[in-house]
Order: sequence, then structure tokens, then C-alpha cells
Amino acid sequence: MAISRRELFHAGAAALVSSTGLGAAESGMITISPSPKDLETPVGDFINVITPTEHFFVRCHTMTPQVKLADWKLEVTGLVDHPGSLTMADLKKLPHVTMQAVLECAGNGRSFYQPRMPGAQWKFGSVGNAVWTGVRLRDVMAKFGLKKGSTQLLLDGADVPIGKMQDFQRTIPVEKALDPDTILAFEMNGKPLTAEHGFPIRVIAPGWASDSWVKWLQKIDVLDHEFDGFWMKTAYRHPAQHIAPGTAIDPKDMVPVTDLNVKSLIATPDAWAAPGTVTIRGVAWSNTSPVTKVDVSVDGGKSWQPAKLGGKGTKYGFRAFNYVWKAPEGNHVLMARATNAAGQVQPIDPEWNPNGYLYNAAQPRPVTISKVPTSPNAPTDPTTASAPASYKAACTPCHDDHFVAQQRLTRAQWDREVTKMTGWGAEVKAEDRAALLDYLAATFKP
Ligand code: HEC
Ligand SMILES: Nc1nc2c(c(=O)[nH]1)N[C@H]1C(S)=C(S)[C@@H](COP(=O)(O)O)O[C@H]1N2
Ligand SMILES: [Mo]
Repeated sequence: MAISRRELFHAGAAALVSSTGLGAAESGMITISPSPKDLETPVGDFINVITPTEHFFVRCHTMTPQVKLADWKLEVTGLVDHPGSLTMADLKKLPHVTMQAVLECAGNGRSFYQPRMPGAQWKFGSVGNAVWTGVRLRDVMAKFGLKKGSTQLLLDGADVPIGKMQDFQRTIPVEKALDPDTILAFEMNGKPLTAEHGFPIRVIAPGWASDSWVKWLQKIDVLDHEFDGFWMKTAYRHPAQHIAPGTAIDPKDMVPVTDLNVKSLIATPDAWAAPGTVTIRGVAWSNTSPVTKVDVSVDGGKSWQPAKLGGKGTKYGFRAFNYVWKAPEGNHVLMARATNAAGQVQPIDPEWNPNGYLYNAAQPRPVTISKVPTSPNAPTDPTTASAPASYKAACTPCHDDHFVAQQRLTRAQWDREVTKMTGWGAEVKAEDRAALLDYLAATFKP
């Protein structure tokens, strides 16, 4: 939702007082940021083919809006024959569709890229598979009539930007919008959408990364061009061609992120198992071409064996896999590698891109096989204990330390990050900037 200059102040104030506490529903999740709310699903949950809603990852660029159905309608404007709106009752009169589809953040796995990139430092779990129920977007658009020359649908949710940040708005091409599998969902796993996941409706763009799955949808504006806002033209773009890690790239050679990459994830064992028969279990997923094969390695990728696939599989959902392993005592490195019907295979080395999107390398998973359980020594993030006063004043009005403490950036990268934040409204005094950068670059370094 776009807001006027006058309203900006109020949005900022709302952010200041918004709660940063975690509720009971979020326990057992990995906190990337408590507010804006970004929560990651722990790997152990991926023994389920359907991710339980309470443990489904959450990604919000700004504060979660609490939409009331009584105030809500879906407005359709732009290049249509009859601009207008639909209520939830109107929408639900259209034929219902129910399907599984994997929702994966384009930034999932960003923390594994070398060199490190700024952004939410997701590991394995900004992905999930749910059963979505809704209506086809093509049926909705048929009620309004697309005009000749319309090429893109601009999708806008009820969330409001913080400070001078741009509103989260995304265009999807008309071909994707009219695909019979693209739906506007009002239910997730058999219940109305929760506020975090987009109540009352969200876009389901199966096979595509979830930046296109706009939540809290309330407006569709039909255009004859790709939208030129920040979240289309700067964020969520990656190189059209392969480039070497760390290479600078001309923005004109970047294209919007669309299709997901074929990928798999080992849920168990995680870090430790007792010697004997160990079943390696996990899930695999893909883009619009379904998973056909998963191979597993128990020796760090030297040799590969086919895993058994579970169920019949669905076009867009998770496919379970398992591999029974006679696990000897010692330290081992597990890996899984999925292949899809189009012949795409997970790479061993990640395809590099400057924003850290669509990571899908077969990630090595160290595991200790021993009679005595070992707990992994997860490295802890540095703290802001020694931060200069300017840090607290400039960098904590909109979010807490989580976003900062998880970064591992060079001074040049921090410089760009501080510029991004001052552009959004962070107030860094000119005389404080060098000391603030010195502190960030020395504390949260590669
Ligand atoms: C006006 C509000 C605001 C202030 C003040 C602010 N930030 Fe942010 N920052 C945000 C928001 C909102 C996000 C989440 C963006 C997203 O999810 O895409 C964010 C995200 C981040 C991230 C994660 C990476 C990224 O780019 O999304 C880092 C790092 C960060 N901020 C650092 C800082 C630092 C350092 C300062 C102080 C110089 C600061 N922030 C001050 C609003 C602010
Ligand atoms: N309106 C709106 N829609 C949004 C977002 C957002 O910030 N605002 N985040 C997007 C991103 S980047 C992701 S990864 C998914 C996350 O969906 P989830 O929170 O239901 O897991 O929602 C997408 N839809
Ligand atoms: Mo995302």
C-alpha cells in the first residue's frame, strides 16, 4: 500500500512502538529479525512433506499489517474494460482450486555464498510447502476484462513501508498471471491465512520464488510495462548470464528473479546420529518442472547413491526422499542433490550473483556418528556491546540488532548498506559516519 508524505511520519512512529517480542507461536523458529518479522524453519521440520503453518517461515519487508475483512476489498484498475472491486464473498463465488506448492524466498541460503552478501542471512529454512486454496487469478481478471496491450499486473498488498523505504509492489507478466496454476489463496493448510502469511488473500505463483507471492493483496493495477519501483528494478534481480564470484555486473545485464532452482534439503540426521542404520530423510523441490531424482552422498560428494522418492509427487510440492545408510562411527559429510524432469541438476558449486539469490548448491552437512550425542558448536554472532552511541541512535529505531549482527561484510559493503539505510530514513550525522563504519566493518566482518 502506498502512503502519502503526510502519512510517512505516522508510519515511522508506528514502527517505533511496534512490539519486538516473540509470541508462543514462534517458538522453535530461528529468528532472523523479530520485527520486521523474519523467521526461519529449523531443518528438522523438513521431515514433513507439508510444513505446519506454525513452523512455516515468515518473511516481511516491513511490519505485518492486521487486515480486517470488513474493511477489505480487492480493487482492480488500469488497462481493464471495467475497473472495480471484489469483496471476499464475490471472490469465493469463483471456482475453488486446492493445490500444494512450495514457497521459497529468493534469499534462502544467502548466508552460504562466498563472498558474503548483505541481506537477511537465511540458511536452509526460508522455504516451506503448504496446501493452498483459492481462486484462479485468470478467473478474477476475466471479470474485469484485460485490455489489448496489457503486459503486466502490478500487485500491491496492505503492508506500509517504514520511513522513506519504497512500498513493496511487484509486477508479474500477464502470461504468468493467466496460467491456470496461478491463484489468489485465502486458505493455507485448510485454515484461513494467518496475518503473517497474508490474510485475507495472497498470490500463489507456483514454481516461482516467493517475492512474486504478494501477501495481503488489495490492489491489482494492469500495466503495459514492468513496474519501475525499488522492489522490481533494484531488489530481486540477478544476472542473466553466469558470472565469476565477486564480479561487478552492469545493472542492465540483470533480470528479475522468476523460476526457482531445483533443490533438496536433508532434514535428518542433523549434526549427530548413533551408529547403525541411519535413515537420511529430507525433501526436494523444483520450479515448474518436477523433481525426478535425488542422489545422496555420505562421503562429501565423492560417490553418490540414488535415494528412494516418497509418494507420487505433485507438480509444485515437496517430494520426500530417504536413503538407508549403515553409518560407521566417525565424522562424515552428507549431501543431497536433486534432478528435475527438465534435466536440471543441483550444482556442487553455487552459481554466484551479487544479491545472493536462488542458492541451490548441494550443501555439505557434517554429521558425527557416535554413541554419545554431540551438540554442534554453532558460532555465535558478535554483539553490539562496544557500539558507539551513534549506532544506537541511527540504527535501532526501526529494527533491533539481529539484522546487523548476522552480516559479515567488508567496509565497502557496510558503506553501501549504511547508504541504503540513510536513504530509508536512518539519521547518521556526517561527523559520526566514519566512526560508525569503522565499528561495523571491524565487528561484523567477513
Ligand atoms: C527507517 C528505518 C530504519 C533505520 C533507521 C535503519 N534500518 Fe536497517 N532496515 C530497515 C528495514 C525495514 C529493514 C528490512 C528490509 C527488508 O526486509 O528487506 C532493514 C534491514 C537492515 C539490514 C539487513 C540487510 C538489508 O539490507 O535488508 C541491515 C544490515 C541493516 N538494516 C542495517 C542498518 C544499519 C547499520 C542502520 C543504521 C545506520 C539501520 N539499519 C537503520 C529499516 C531501517
Ligand atoms: N505484501 C508483501 N508481500 C510479500 C512480502 C512483503 O514483504 N510484503 N514478502 C515477500 C517475500 S520476499 C517472501 S519470501 C514471501 C514470504 O512469505 P511467508 O511470510 O508467507 O513465508 O512473501 C512475499 N510477499
Ligand atoms: Mo523473499
